Amino acid sequence: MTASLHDRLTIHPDVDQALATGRAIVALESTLISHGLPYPQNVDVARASEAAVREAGAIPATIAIRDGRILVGLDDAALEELATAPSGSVLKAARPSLSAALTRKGWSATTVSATMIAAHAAGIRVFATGGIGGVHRGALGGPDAVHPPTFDISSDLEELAKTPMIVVCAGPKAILDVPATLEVLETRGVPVVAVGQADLPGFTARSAGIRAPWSVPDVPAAAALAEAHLALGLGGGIVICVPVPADVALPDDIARAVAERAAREADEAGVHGPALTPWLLARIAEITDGASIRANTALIINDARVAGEIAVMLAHVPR
Ligand code: PSU
Ligand code: MN
Repeated sequence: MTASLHDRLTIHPDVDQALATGRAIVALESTLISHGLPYPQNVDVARASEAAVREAGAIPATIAIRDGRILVGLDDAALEELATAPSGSVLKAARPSLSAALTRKGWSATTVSATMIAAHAAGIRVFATGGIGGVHRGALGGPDAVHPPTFDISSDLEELAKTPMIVVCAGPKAILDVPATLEVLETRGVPVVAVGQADLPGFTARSAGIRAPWSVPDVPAAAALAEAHLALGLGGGIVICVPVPADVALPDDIARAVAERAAREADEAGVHGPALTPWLLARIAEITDGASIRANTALIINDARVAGEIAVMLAHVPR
């Protein structure tokens, strides 16, 4: 009845065995399947991400919620069900909506924050997503703001500050106020690390147009830094940012201009709350005639591969 987080976990046998034998595991989130991408790209990317984790030598654990249970590892039928569920029937579960998600029937998808909570409870240390949430444009008001501050700051940032997890992504989503997002992460003590370049990766673009707080030359160096961070026992996560593959990347200036336009349109349309990020991603897909979807899918799979490599490099470290 009043089950604890641990009591709510249903761990897939493959993941359970990997946990028992100390094999590398990578958690994958499910909101990008239900709310971030259209069908069939969503199920294709979910399958391809799992395959990329396996090719790197690790076990994938896609996390979602169904009928009061947190599923850690989905089989293929479950992935398909989640990806094809009627629009609006899947709840977007973050830390603030986790209890609501667990006390209703049917599917909920987990965001970065909820996935981190579940993965940590299961004993998983590495997690791959597309782009983390952050400070939305206009959240803080400011000189260009037409409206008072909205305070729309993703619960992903608070989660990164308190849950120890290596989060591999392609940077904060370009729809955000990226400099403000970096400032919040700095204040909350979360290392943000670019791999292979000085610039912060810009989600669907190679660069966000600002330098990353820290850079490492390659994936082994990222793994070593992440291991050092977790070993300190500070309690928070580390964000490893891998640039989107060059062949599908949107040009930096176009990605930024399109994100600004979509954010303006969302404001005019009065879209806010948890619906905002999915709305912006869908609108950007329209404006770019699908180019953003090609970049988004490729970067998610690439992040999954890199997360798999990091998990394998850290598999020797006792949990
Ligand atoms: N990465 C993507 N697509 C997505 C997301 C990440 O490529 O849709 C999701 C993640 O689940 C992230 C969420 O936690 O977007 C952020 O939502 P919000 O801004 O409402 O916190
Ligand atoms: Mn929000």
